[in-house]
Order: sequence, then C-alpha cells, then structure tokens
Amino acid sequence: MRMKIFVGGMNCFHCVECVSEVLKNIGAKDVKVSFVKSAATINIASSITDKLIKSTIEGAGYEVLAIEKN
Ligand SMILES: [Cu+2]
Repeated sequence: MRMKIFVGGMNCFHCVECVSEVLKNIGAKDVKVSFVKSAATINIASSITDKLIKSTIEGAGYEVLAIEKN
C-alpha cells in the first residue's frame, strides 16, 4: 500500500535519515523522506496499522500530522 505521511519536527538530513530508518524497520519500501515537504512517502503492507506507523515515528521523536493513502 502506497501512502504519504506528513511528519512534523524534521529540520535537517539527520531527521530524514532517522525517520527513513524507523520506517524501514517496520518493513516500509521505496522510502522517500523530505524535511522541506515535512513528508514521507512509502510502500508498506496493508497489515501495518496507522497506529503502528504513528507510534514508530513518535517513538523516534517526531510527530505524525496526517496519513494519506492512495
Ligand atoms: Cu534534524
């Protein structure tokens, strides 16, 4: 499942790396993160819940503003 996650709190490439890593750790593929756009686009199994994605990103110290699926 393709989705776009709007992430608050990213302000440099370190943040991009950090968010990318935690998303990959839960099985996300084709991970693209931009702190300029405050967004991450990923491909992930539909069995991974929004709740898990949210807690994963928040656990790394960032905020999930919205999740958009397409
Ligand atoms: Cu940073």
